[in-house]
Amino acid sequence: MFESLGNISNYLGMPMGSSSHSQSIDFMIGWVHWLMIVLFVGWGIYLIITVIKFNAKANPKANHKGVTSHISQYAEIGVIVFEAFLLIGLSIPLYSQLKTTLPTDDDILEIRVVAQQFAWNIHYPGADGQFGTTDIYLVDEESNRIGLKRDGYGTDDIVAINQMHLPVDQQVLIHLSSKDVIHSFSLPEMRVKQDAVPGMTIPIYFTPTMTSSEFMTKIQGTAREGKGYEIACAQLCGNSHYRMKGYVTVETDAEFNAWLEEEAEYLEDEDDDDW
Ligand SMILES: [Cu+2]
Repeated sequence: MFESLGNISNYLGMPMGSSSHSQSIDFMIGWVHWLMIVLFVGWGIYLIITVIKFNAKANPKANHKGVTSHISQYAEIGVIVFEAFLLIGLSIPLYSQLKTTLPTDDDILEIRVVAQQFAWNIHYPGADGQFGTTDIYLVDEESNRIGLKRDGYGTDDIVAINQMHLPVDQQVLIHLSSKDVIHSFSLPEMRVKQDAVPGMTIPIYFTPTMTSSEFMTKIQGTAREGKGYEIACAQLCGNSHYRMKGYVTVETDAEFNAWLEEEAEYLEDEDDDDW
């Protein structure tokens, strides 16, 4: 009963959930909607009663006593209890699970995402598993958008523009930052949304649970048909904000590793690259 009441979000036109925490978010949104439905209907009924009961014809003389019943007080207490349930029962535990308990898992996949007007730079640490250092003076909008130092740990790093690959069922930790203004990294299906703030590196973590191909099959016949997972910028960030769009490919472990190898080979082929 409790479960099915919370699942009202299935009928709210939300994008398909495809991360391990998406159901909890939807569940909370479902319960918020129940409160809103109750308030909407309750206030509507109250308004109609007021208009009928207190019209001028029925009340030629002002009544200075006012309402004597306690119904409104009980209703108010009911709303407070419901709101406390939403906040203490659902929101705070979920927030602490998603935002304050950083994962310590050893084989977590770490990625840096550097937002800029108007693209997403996706930085993988490469085979050594360590990110190279970056330097603002190395930034070149043509050849090195994140100012990566191509020595030491940075030799094998992979930097992609607007293309993020993720292995399915593996926890991902993204270090999100911005080069210029505030952007917002949004993966609607994963129920992930986080502002990218210049001067800050903000961690986000989640586990995608559905591969892109499975997703594509499931959205057949819907308005989204033919379009895979996308990264949207959810913060108006300039005149080309609308085209700040990235693509996410969630795939099997083997496919993901093959992609990494392909990118690594491509990097080696780039003869004496000067970045
Ligand atoms: Cu943006």
